[in-house]
Amino acid sequence: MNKNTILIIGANGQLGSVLVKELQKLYGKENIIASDLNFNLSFDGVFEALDATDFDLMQNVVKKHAVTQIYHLAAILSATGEKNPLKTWEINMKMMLNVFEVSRLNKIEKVFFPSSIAVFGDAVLRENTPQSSFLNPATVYGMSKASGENWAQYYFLKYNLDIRSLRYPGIIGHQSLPGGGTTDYAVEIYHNAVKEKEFTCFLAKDTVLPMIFMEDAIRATIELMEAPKENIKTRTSYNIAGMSFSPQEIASEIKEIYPNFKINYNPDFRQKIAESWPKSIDDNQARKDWNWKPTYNLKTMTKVMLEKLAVKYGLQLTSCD
Ligand code: AKB
Repeated sequence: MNKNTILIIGANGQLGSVLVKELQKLYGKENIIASDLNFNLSFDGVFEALDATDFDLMQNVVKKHAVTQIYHLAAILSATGEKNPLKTWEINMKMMLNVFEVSRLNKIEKVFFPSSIAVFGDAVLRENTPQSSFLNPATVYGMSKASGENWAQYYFLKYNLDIRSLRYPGIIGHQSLPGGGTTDYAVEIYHNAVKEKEFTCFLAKDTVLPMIFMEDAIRATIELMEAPKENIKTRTSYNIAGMSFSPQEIASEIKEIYPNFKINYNPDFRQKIAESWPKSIDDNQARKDWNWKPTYNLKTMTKVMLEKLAVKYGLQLTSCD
């Protein structure tokens, strides 16, 4: 078997920080090269400071470590992106094209490019949004992801570069915090709940969005990347689903364990973004092509989130059975 040396770009982020640890377990610490703008003092492993908008720097890191796979997880997300659309476009596109071009030039064996439910807009069925829907995203982040999907397919068709991609829903995990997304409320709410603090939600109570638990998101990523090449029939990006819920539904699940938990609602500009996205996702193509299947629902995820966060904060969990 060929030796795998895997570069993760955006290793300090919500998904990156968890994925790096999983890949270290699978491939060995010395074979995972974590990279981000700055070194995180608590990180244990091989690290390279890398600004992914710098083509030469990326190329040097890839050559220095004889990298064979790249996971590109760095991006400006939906809510932050709307504050400076042109800068978001420039940075997201530059990083993504650098990854694809460096991968082509260095004959990288496999590339992972994350897409998002943000690629969908008001042209789609919002319930069980089909894989092959027309993409008319309403945010610049969604536009950069939809365009990235087409570039991924282009590099595959033109250069046979093996790029694989998932359209992530909102990712919820206890290990790390998200930053700048519209689905971030669904992580913050658990932190407030265990600290027994009231939570003000920036979305309206009945705003249903697709979400996925971190464990499922990591497993989906690794299963997609490990699948035989001939099974990957979709070269833009695969829909994946975990669960769908609204702020009032997650709050009532939390109240099962923290009966005194209080939530109030103060929708801001993120409400409009959320309303442009699907409520639920049809992921049958991923199930069929590489046997994808989520394992967590709102109830089972809530139990784990509250247990783990209570331990993290050294707090007592009220009741959890
Ligand atoms: C965001 O809210 O921007 C992200 C996403 C759904 O891609 N979590």
